[in-house]
Amino acid sequence: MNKLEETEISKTILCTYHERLLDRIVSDVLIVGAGPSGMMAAIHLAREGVKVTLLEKRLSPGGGIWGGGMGMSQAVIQEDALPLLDDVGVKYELRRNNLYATDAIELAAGLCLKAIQAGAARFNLMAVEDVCVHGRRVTGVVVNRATIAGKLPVDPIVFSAKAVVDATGHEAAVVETLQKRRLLTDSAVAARPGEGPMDASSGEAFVIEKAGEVFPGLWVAGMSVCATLGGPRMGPIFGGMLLSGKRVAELVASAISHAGDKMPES
Ligand code: 48F
Repeated sequence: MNKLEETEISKTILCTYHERLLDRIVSDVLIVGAGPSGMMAAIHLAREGVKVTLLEKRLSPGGGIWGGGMGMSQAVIQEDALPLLDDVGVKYELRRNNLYATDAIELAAGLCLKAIQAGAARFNLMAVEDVCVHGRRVTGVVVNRATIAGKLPVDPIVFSAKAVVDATGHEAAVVETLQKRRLLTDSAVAARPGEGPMDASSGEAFVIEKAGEVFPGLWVAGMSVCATLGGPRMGPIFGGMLLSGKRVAELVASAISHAGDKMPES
């Protein structure tokens, strides 16, 4: 084996990481949160040739998938979402009453791999703490290293994009930054009723139907749809999250292609 120079190992990390970071300071679409909805949205946008970047505050992508229900790493999927599992090559088995079980780790890893292979860039330990607003439109996000955010007096940096997707799950963390400044004017959104009690069927339908733009330039997908618009929670079933991610990808891709020249170049 060739002699390994430790500083060359460090330089390889520094160069590759910072080249990727610099390239993604301006993207077409920023997705905040690498849970099931965010990763599915990233896969579909990247396949359309959209320059899409995922920002995740934890070390690992996957969000709520890893824990399945109560830490048991099985994800339950309903029939409607099976084509999405086939598409990403994740195996599943029919268990009972039209409910399918898949290994949660395989699902999280499979979505992440497909997103990267489709061309999405992904950065971990990135905590989105605010948004940029210009002319009443969200034009980017304000980010700090998750290990620094809220702990040290260190200023954040900014990523910009034509569209930002809040896929932060129950937190709806990006929507929250506008809410606390009373900038949300759409009455359904501004009320911020928060999640309703558990109702799996209604909740799953809600996250798909209501995925969309809640403020110019800001979209919601997955559980942040319920947290923003008051849909019911649904517990450990994941098909709705995947379908919500796909739905928001279609809406965002159409919006940014129609906006054309009015959008900043990435
Ligand atoms: O919570 P999460 O998996 O969101 P989702 O895609 O899926 C929800 C389900 O997992 C589950 C459920 C199914 O019935 O209810 O909860 O809607 O993934 C959200 C991701 O966003 C990250 C967080 O670490 C997680 O990986 N996140 C949250 N806040 C921030 C963030 C932030 N401020 N900056 C960056 N990432």
